[in-house]
Amino acid sequence: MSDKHKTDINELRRIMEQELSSKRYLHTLGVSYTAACLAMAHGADMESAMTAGLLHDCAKPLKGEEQIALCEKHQLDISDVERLNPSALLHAKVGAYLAQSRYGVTVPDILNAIKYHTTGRPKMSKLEKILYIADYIEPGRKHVADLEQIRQVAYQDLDATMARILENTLAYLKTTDGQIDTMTEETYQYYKHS
Ligand code: DGI
Ligand code: FE
Ligand code: FE
Repeated sequence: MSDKHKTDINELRRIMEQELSSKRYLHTLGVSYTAACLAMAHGADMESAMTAGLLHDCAKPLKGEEQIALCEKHQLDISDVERLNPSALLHAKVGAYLAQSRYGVTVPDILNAIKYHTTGRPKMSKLEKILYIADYIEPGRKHVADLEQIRQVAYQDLDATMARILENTLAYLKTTDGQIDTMTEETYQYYKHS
């Protein structure tokens, strides 16, 4: 790791500690280190994984209306489902925007990993899958069905892990009144036979 990256990552960590609630900050640290471990296991760039992990929920402190206002101000498209569920869905898109505009991230793969960390998308890059999975399996995550098995398979097969997580997420969403984003469904269709 170059010294420049070390500085950037330590600085981002300190900024996130200030910006996020202590609970969200602990989750963020968990995601960052878990993404680093998955990058080690799967031969991805570790600094990118840590940066994506540290910034993935940077828009969460903003209220739904603030996220919508920010999107309108900066001409970011909002789908109907995102407008109805801004806190669950829009924070990913707004997070990618802030990662670039406020925190100076320029690497498109990191920005896309943040943008798609909630719904996923078909044909994800290795880094995109690593962030999506790290968000679900980090050590502080509250227990969900099959979590131990999903954690194990995450270090062996990223596509199979995507399929397991999406299956669980869709089953969970069907028990809530949260609307399913077509992107979540499309991502599941793409990975389900992995
Ligand atoms: O931000 P986090 O809580 O760490 O996690 P996240 O960004 O992965 O997801 C936030 C929530 O969004 C989580 O409860 C799952 C949910 N979610 C994922 N796909 C969809 C969704 N919610 C709705 N309404 N529709 C979806 O398609
Ligand atoms: Fe999130
Ligand atoms: Fe998260």
